[in-house]
Amino acid sequence: EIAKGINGLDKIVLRECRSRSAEVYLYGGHVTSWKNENGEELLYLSSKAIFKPPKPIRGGIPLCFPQFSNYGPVESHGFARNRIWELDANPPPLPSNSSSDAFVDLILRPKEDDLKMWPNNFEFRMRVALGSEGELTLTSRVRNTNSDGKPFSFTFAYHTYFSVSDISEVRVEGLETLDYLDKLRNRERFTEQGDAITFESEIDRIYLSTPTKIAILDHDKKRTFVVRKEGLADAVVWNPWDKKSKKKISDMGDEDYKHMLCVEAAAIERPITLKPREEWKGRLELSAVPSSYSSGQ
Ligand code: TA6
Repeated sequence: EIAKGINGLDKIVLRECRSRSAEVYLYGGHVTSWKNENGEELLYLSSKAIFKPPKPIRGGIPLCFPQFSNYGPVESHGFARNRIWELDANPPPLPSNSSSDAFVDLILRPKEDDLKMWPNNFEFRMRVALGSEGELTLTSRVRNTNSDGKPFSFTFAYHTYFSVSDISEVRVEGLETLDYLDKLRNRERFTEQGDAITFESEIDRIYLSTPTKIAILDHDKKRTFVVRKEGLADAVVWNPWDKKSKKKISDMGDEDYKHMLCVEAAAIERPITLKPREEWKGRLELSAVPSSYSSGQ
């Protein structure tokens, strides 16, 4: 089941019929690949990605936990994305997956160093499933296993990097008229005015209380990504554009910003709080459909 990936890191390859596949690294519990029936890659993964702990992998689906960004005491975007996860030998039954799905169950528990930074015991279980229609589902369950009766709070994001053919021809639908926090302007709160979101410069926004469905229309590819989410109120939209990627992001090619877009199902504005033994579930389902079939859905 486990194969060797880049730099000898362990990865799990999920295969569905007709060339569909997905790859998950134990390092970070990180999905690095999701391919459709034509073998086309649907996620952006930087060709300069460094597959070497503790540097998180640039692209795919990094998990931001227990903290999104640098708003708190933990390292930026938390530590789940640069820890080695394990296969979960006792996964909870998840009835939503049909028996035809290919899936893997992973688990992360804190180590001593993690507890120094964030003094909370937890079990983070994640199932990655590739469905019979090619949809990719990530179901996360975080449980508070503190024995001292202490609750804890965390923020979270599935920091998904979609592959797009030309960012200037991409539209995001489903976030119109919503409030957002603009990370480029001190996290000030604004209200989205326009129709769909289009891209002509750097963007880094946290849209608040978003609908459960968001669509990313890739005009050139005639493809629509449909993002469905549960338990995740917010949605981050990020593209670093040319200057930031050149100057600040050394593990990304200079022109790569044209071919990627992050749309991240997240829980940021209102952190999730769990009492001991309580569990939170956050689900992300991604599908990629030809644009002609997606209008009006
Ligand atoms: O989700 C958007 C964001 O928080 C941006 O502000 C940007 O810095 C990005 O994530 C990438 O962060 P990273 O730590 O992976 O370089």
